[in-house]
Amino acid sequence: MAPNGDIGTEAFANYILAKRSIRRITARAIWADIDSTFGSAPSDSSEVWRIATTAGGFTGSLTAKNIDGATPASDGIIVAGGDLDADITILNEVRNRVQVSGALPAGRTMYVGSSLTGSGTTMNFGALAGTLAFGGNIDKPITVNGPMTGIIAAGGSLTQPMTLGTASAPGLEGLVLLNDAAGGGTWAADIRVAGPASPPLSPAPYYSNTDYSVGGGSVALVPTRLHGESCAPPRNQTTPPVFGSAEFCNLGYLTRWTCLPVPATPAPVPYGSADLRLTFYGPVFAEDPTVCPVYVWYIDPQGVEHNDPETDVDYAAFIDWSLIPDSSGGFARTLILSGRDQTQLIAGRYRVRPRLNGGARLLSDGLLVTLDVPVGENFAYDFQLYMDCNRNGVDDAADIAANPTLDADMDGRIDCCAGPNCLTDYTLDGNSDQDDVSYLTNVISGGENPSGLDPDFNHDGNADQDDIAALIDVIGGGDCPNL
Ligand SMILES: [Ca+2]
Ligand SMILES: [Ca+2]
Ligand SMILES: [Ca+2]
Ligand SMILES: [Ca+2]
Repeated sequence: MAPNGDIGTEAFANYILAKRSIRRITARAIWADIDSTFGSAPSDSSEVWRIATTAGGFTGSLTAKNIDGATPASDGIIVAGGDLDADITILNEVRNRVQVSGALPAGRTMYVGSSLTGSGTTMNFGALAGTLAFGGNIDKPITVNGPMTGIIAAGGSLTQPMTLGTASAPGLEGLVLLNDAAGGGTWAADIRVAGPASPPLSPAPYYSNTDYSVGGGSVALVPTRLHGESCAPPRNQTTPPVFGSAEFCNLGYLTRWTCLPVPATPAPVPYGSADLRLTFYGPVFAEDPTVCPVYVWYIDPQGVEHNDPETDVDYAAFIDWSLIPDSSGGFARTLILSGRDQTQLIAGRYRVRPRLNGGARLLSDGLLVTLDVPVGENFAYDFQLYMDCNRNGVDDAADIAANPTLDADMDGRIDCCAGPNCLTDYTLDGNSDQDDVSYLTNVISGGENPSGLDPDFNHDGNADQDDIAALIDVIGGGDCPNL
């Protein structure tokens, strides 16, 4: 079928239906729903040889068992001068090239049940904002000569190179998902994000190129992992990022300024609120939307991680969390953690770990199959808090060093922060610290209370999670609860 003009119009799309194969359709532009499997069980002969436009787009849909023309130089899906504004379902293989001068627009999907085969077969788009998915491998080269803001997914492996973007503009704004059927697929060919001369992402699959440097998007091999370089702050287990407890818990600069005179040195540095942004290579979601999908464990001064879910305190219970969707497909790749202003956290080092077991796991999202796949590693992301009970953005130890009168009783805490006395030393060892939080947590969950202190720390008549939060807050530098 080769009319001189268009097939269909924007207002009137045609149906072109065949029980077996459709050989060649070429027109200036096409508005049509084309189906070569109509009314029949798709056999290998339900194939399409060529769908081509010469000066416009193809708008509509196409369904076939295979794209399989006899003339590799000219058969395939060729859209010259427009977009492939169509939903394409190829049940088995594409055996000829796909050449689209424009885009696969957002909201459109091209699905290939198996993969690409055939001598010289390639896929080439001007831009890609929709979804291009393969049930199997990606076995032929794919090029997007502009921004790739959509999704390219392979149920299996990437075995041939993928080239996105241009030399002047990195093109990986969306997601490339490999092994997206959660089998044994691998990332076995180069992915370049700034045209054919750019260096490939490396080392695959857990490359160090940041999201920012590739265009904002990501390549993920399922099961996905934490992308340490793209976290904010970047992951650094040797020298973890440091925040003031008031800053991290969003308590606000100088809200307790009446507590002490302005020190000349060190000069206070105004601060905003701080959070941690843990970014993953691929999309993730919380299995139970009501439970934080990570743990936050305390690391003691000896470096021991207190991480027993039965007996240790999971500080995630006192931290706010959310997963933020990114631009492609509404999937989330970033988990935000920040302190909660009711619970000023205790100074010290903390470690974020994923929940990999139980019913509140951190799972991979965007899979081509329905499976629960937790993230692929028990990653660690550490951060450190210093005590800033007077909320001036300066470590209280530095405040005291600059002005020793702030700590007349020399217990290491600025005196005016302590407020009315309340008994925080549940272990009766002379210090108020995480051990006391662990002790109270154990008592409230039914454990022994040899020290005999009242577990109803906030004196509201119940011994519960609120008492643990209040104890953390006081040890962290907050006020004692009203007595
Ligand atoms: Ca301070
Ligand atoms: Ca003191
Ligand atoms: Ca104690
Ligand atoms: Ca209570």
